[in-house]
Amino acid sequence: MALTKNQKVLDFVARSAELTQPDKIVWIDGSTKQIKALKEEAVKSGELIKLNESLLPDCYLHRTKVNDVARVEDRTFICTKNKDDAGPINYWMDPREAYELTSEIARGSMKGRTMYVIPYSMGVVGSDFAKIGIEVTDSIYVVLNMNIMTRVGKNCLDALGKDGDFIKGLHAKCDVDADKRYIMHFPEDNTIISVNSAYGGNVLLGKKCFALRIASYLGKNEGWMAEHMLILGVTYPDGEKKYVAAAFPSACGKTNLAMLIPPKHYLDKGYKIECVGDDIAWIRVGADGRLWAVNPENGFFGVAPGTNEHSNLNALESTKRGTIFTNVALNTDNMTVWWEGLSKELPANCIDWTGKPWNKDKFDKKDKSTCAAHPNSRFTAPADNCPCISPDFNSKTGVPLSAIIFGGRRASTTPLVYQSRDWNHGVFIGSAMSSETTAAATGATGVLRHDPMAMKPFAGYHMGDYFAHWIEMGKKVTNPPKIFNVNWFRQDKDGNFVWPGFGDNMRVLEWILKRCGENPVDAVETAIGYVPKAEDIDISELDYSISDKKKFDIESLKEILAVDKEKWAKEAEELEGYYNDTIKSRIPQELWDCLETLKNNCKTSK
Ligand code: SAT
Ligand code: MN
Repeated sequence: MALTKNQKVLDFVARSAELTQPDKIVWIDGSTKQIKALKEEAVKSGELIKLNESLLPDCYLHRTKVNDVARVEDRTFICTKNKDDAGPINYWMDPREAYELTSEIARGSMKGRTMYVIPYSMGVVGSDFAKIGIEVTDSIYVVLNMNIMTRVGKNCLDALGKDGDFIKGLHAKCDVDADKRYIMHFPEDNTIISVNSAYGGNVLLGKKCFALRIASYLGKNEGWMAEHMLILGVTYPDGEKKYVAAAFPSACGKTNLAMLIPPKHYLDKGYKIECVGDDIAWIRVGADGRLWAVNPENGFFGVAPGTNEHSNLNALESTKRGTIFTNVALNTDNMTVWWEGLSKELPANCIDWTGKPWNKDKFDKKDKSTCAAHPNSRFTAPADNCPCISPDFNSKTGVPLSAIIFGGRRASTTPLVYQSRDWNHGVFIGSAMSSETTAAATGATGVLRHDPMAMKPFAGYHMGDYFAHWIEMGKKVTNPPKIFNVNWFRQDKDGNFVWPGFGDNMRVLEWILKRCGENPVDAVETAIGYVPKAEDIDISELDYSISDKKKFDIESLKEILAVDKEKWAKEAEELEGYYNDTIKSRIPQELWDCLETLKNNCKTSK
């Protein structure tokens, strides 16, 4: 039975049903009883595998088709009337053509199936930040994941009232045919259509599709920002709290940084990190002239491989109940899950992510095809499972940002940390981000590509306009956060990571926040911005071996703080090429000016 009198919702559901012709329509009210029944149904049909109830209560494993394991950027389209509005780095399709194409594919595809109507909110229902979406889908997996990742229920419909607008999302699994897979966004119509996939980012429409692509477009028009950023809070020994948002490309450690456990001597002094969000931030200017951020999601869709009690205990703890695992391995000895990096010992009896018995004797960690879990296997875990979830997680006003951090995977050139000279220069640094590709999207991994603000796959409009929006926002914030860039991934000449990363990133965070206070710690002005003096980064009680031969010491730190002007001159030249040949137009003058300054700085001796 329909849960609303909102005619726009009723029309959308009716039109979707007319197109896809399901046997049955079920409205999701988010009640425990309904969700429990759906889990049982999915276990019966084999869509979910129930895991060990005493070790992993209320946890399930799901396997996708092997052709459907990551976001598909080349099949993700921004469908604006004017091609130029989608910009040069989004795939574009004419909206009429896109509606026709996906309607043909989805037509009749739910025959014999059930269509679920999911009313959900991104953000706390009733807050100024929150926006409501309705996703219709023929996948129970999607319903159950959306129920973890977003705030689902009748209260979302009530918040819409009789006449409220919402983001329309239609997901039809169809035959999960990779050749007919399309993830279409119609920012001018507040609409998303996804066909022929059943994997995370392609089908949980509240996440990248709505909370980033559509929301970034809404943000530009309404004067706020939707960013691919984690949000964390640092509590100081005296109780003071400061908040930071950080943008990294997918699978570059956002979840790890967001849930960081500081080194022991910080904990002993009383420092604490709390997680507000691990992937997406919606940011508005507050009445106090600062930027305030919320996490619009309600759960974590984290990368499983590499997660263990040392790398991210908080994430691991978050997956101990009420979690859906996707494409990890099944340990058949005790019906729990396993993935590469979870433990040093390999489980004796495992079914791999494709559903076949795993041969641990053939396992070679460098050869992904021998892995038990897919490199992009995921856990969907409720945020309130997280031991370090921030008490501000459900705050309606969000948290005020002291710093914004950009970062990527860079083997060389980019120092461990540096600070921009001002807001516009910070925007420039974000626009210049590049990172090695990861398994989060289909295609080759480890290839260096431009990924401005980690938004390359997620900005729902022209990247030049997106940069201009950042510049405009800077004019509205009278008390802006300081902007930094970090790189945890610098390698020595033998390819070893020089910086320990993980919990030790606290040492860099501390420096960053010391630069944001009333009496900022000193720094060295370089061609690219402010770099720390090595002695200002706390490396006490740091016991890390870069390799068998070398332990981390202050010299290692100096090495990764160094700015090589020759390399940066090349970087600037390359960036100029990217601006000119790829983005081409609509780049604000402020960024050209910063590029010019960088080029000049690399020529002079400072
Ligand atoms: O697959 S998702 O887009 O949801 C996750 C990611 O790539 O960051
Ligand atoms: Mn992400």
